Amino acid sequence: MGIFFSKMFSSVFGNKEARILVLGLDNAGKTTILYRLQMGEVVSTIPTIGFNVETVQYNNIKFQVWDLGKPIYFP
Ligand SMILES: Nc1nc2c(ncn2[C@@H]2O[C@H](COP(=O)(O)OP(=O)(O)O)[C@@H](O)[C@H]2O)c(=O)[nH]1
Ligand SMILES: [Mg+2]
Repeated sequence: MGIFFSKMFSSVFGNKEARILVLGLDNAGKTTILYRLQMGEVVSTIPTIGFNVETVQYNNIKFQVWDLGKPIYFP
């Protein structure tokens, strides 16, 4: 009974996870948005080589955000 109710409670109110892929042209502001969401302030960025992965918590949802930049092997 306890397990049943705790499972039911966590499936309704518990933490959820989602993975988000951020795509856009170079210099569009993807990395700026990612760090604004994560830190609550605008930080200056450098062009992304490879990718950034950050976790952003919003209410009971944990977003894992993948911010793609230039592939590291591109000239
Ligand atoms: N004017 C303006 N500049 C922005 C905005 N968002 C980002 N930038 C600037 O655009 C440049 C590229 O941003 P960045 O987040 O690195 O772009 P990314 O290549 O998409 O990751 C940086 O110099 C930012 O400061 C915006 O909303 N307005
Ligand atoms: Mg970037």
